Amino acid sequence: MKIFEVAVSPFAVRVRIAVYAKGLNAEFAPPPDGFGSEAFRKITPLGKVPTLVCDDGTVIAESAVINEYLEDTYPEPSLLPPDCKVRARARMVTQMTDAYVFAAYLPLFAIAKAEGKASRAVVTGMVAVNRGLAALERTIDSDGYAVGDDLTLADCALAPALFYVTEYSDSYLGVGDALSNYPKLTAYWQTIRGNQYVARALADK
Ligand SMILES: N[C@@H](CCC(=O)N[C@@H](CS)C(=O)NCC(=O)O)C(=O)O
Repeated sequence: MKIFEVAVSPFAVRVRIAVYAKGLNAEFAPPPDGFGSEAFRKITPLGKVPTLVCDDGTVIAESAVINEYLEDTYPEPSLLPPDCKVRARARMVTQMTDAYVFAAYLPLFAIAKAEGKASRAVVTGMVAVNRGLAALERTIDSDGYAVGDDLTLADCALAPALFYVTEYSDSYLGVGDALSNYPKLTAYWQTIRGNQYVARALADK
């Protein structure tokens, strides 16, 4: 299978963690003519990375869906816990990361560029990001993994998000340590960044 991606994308890192943890053979390739290009849009509906192209030509877009597909197709080693309620919590973490952290956080880079670091618009935007982070703080476990006692799809989603939030909030947005009010997320990030698959995927960036 072929995965179109660019290494700086947190959504691509999410898929890389799953590929590495499952020990899969995948070819990683940059999108033809860059993401959003006409050539790439011919392959994948939104022209976004990551996009997986299966050996039979089936195209699967959206990182959370790609990871679910990898889990369904290559169930061992599993990245979802056996208990249905814990599985639901793992999916909750992915959904909360996308809908309430990334959706609020990523637009702030363009806003900071236009209006300045720590500008009113950026600070206001961070209120929404903090709502998402506070929800995750309440949701994750305290034992090193987002849910349960092993690496799951929740970690694939949350770890790259926390990389971005810790690495770029001050340098690009001027808002200081975005995790300072979240002791559980801070401790989680310190632990999960040392996980071999997370560390390898982040090192590829
Ligand atoms: N919801 C998508 C988000 C993917 C996404 O936004 N990728 C960005 C790079 S980080 C991209 O391809 N942007 C190019 C564009 O929007 O044209 C996912 O989870 O895969």
